[in-house]
Amino acid sequence: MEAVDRLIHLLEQAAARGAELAVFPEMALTTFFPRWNLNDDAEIAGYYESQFPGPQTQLLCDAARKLKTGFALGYSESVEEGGRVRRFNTMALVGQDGELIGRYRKMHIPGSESPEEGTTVHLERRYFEPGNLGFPVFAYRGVRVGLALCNDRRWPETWRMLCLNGAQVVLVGYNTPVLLDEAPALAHLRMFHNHLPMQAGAYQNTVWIAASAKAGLEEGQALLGGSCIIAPSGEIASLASSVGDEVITHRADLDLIATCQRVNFDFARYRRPSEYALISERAGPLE
Ligand code: ING
Repeated sequence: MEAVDRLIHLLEQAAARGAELAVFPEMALTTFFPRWNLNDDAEIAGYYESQFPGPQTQLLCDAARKLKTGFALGYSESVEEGGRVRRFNTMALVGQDGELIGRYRKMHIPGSESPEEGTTVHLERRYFEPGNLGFPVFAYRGVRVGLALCNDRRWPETWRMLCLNGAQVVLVGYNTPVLLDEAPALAHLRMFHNHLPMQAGAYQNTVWIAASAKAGLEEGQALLGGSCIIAPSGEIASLASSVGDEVITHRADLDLIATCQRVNFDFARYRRPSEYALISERAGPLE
């Protein structure tokens, strides 16, 4: 599979630069097919992985073991659960030993089930159910790692829940079209709206973020790119500079998490979760 060859080559470059953990985009094994109004069930089924690792992704896991560099990989998952086939937009986390550590299923599935007048076709809700695994955090060599996919990154809940679940590092994969027919007034803000919620998410939740985008033309559609590594200070520590296959790396100082917590976000000391709900109740309903 050409995609797997490209991913292995990228993983080798990352490992050569000393990376101990890598992240690939959302739906990294296939095209971002929700841009198409597909009705042929056999064609649709061809985009999903029914096992992970499968015959192709095992090659990537083997490379991880050889290079001692784990990775997170976005793919379309089809799984039999509760006596029926369910489809999720999934990200797997694989360890330095090439073994699956765990998976995350995208919680916020954007778009619609069928094309809507005046909007860019984005049919993720036809092809995927919302995730049913919450916001899990996994141990990767003693570091607590959370996962998120594309639209998730725009929602404060994603970052807050991952933070409250103990994440120190969050790996994100995304596919974001440059052009949106429904909102020409926001067109010049596409990259800003990509980085804004991730920088805020990193800062407010004192996590490191590594976010990996598809970029450039895919089946005629321009994808945004803008892959980045963001510090818990909210600062972009590394930023992709092209729309081609590109590796960016950064040695994440995990002590910066505690520093940022000390400066402002000492949750145990200052946060008042038990009071927040009561305050809005006292205020009463808005008429
Ligand atoms: N992509 C898009 C994103 O949030 C999208 C979806 C874009 C929905 C713009 C609505 C408007 O970047 C994915 N893959 O979630």
